[in-house]
Amino acid sequence: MAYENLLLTRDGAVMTITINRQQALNALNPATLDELQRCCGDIRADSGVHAVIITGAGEKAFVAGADIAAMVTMSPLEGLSFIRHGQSVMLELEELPVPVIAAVNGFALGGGLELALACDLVLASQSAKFGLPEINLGIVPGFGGTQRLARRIGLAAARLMIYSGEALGADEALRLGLVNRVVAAADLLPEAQKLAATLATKAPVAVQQAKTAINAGADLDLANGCRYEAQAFAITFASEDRTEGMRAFLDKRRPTFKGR
Ligand code: CO8
Repeated sequence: MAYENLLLTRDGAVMTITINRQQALNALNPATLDELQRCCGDIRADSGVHAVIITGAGEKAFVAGADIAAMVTMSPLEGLSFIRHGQSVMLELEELPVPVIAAVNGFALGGGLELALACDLVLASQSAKFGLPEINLGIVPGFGGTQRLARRIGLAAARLMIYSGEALGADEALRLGLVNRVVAAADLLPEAQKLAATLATKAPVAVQQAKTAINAGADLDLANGCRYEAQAFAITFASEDRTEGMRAFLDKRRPTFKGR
């Protein structure tokens, strides 16, 4: 089925998802969340996709939040169902078996920042702005922001952003560890594509296991995290790619990974 609010492009093993609702600064309405969820299912089912980039259409916004026009008339129960929907989409994205890079090309506010927080890596253009302005609408972040932001940048910085609703520029976001790298606007997509293409050459089973171990470990104590890591390691050790990677090193050649 075609997508109305997403543009998908494929370059080898890299899938780029562009959220395309420029008239609303790419705000996430229920239909866009549905499409993102369907897209996650499609990526999961396609073993040829080894890295994903998410960005926003146009020069102004990555995603300016959940769609306020769609939310304004919601009843409390409809609001709760919208939140659950958004949270499940963020979780699905976070749990994709491949690395996901947010290429933040402008405003990443509210649900837009929460979307970026569900990605593995964040590249930002110099003009990007990051914020959770929900407090100014009389609500709190609902797509995981109160949880993921504190885990990413610490409680003190997360409290300030959430209570004040103030947005940060790209350099401040970099300093806080919210962003991995800041680049000129014109370089954002090329840099994201270059990084995604590099990650896509790595052994897929190892990347997937590294991702699940890091994500699981964020919520575990150190001893249990290390136990989880041992399981992840055992899975990679049982893969054909492990034999290929080690053989290739000893043979002084590039490995050819097959994702098995
Ligand atoms: N939802 C819907 N429409 C939006 C949104 C949005 N989040 N953001 C911008 N738009 C629309 C504007 O209404 C405007 O439409 P129109 O041209 O028809 O008037 C168009 O996009 C352009 O926006 P502006 O004219 O406002 O552009 P500016 O350059 O003046 O300002 C800003 C850009 C600063 C980004 C400004 O648009 C803004 O503040 N947007 C809202 C940001 C925001 O508050 N985001 C958080 C939303 S709440 C949220 O994400 C909670 C998530 C989970 C909760 C679920 C609860 C049920």
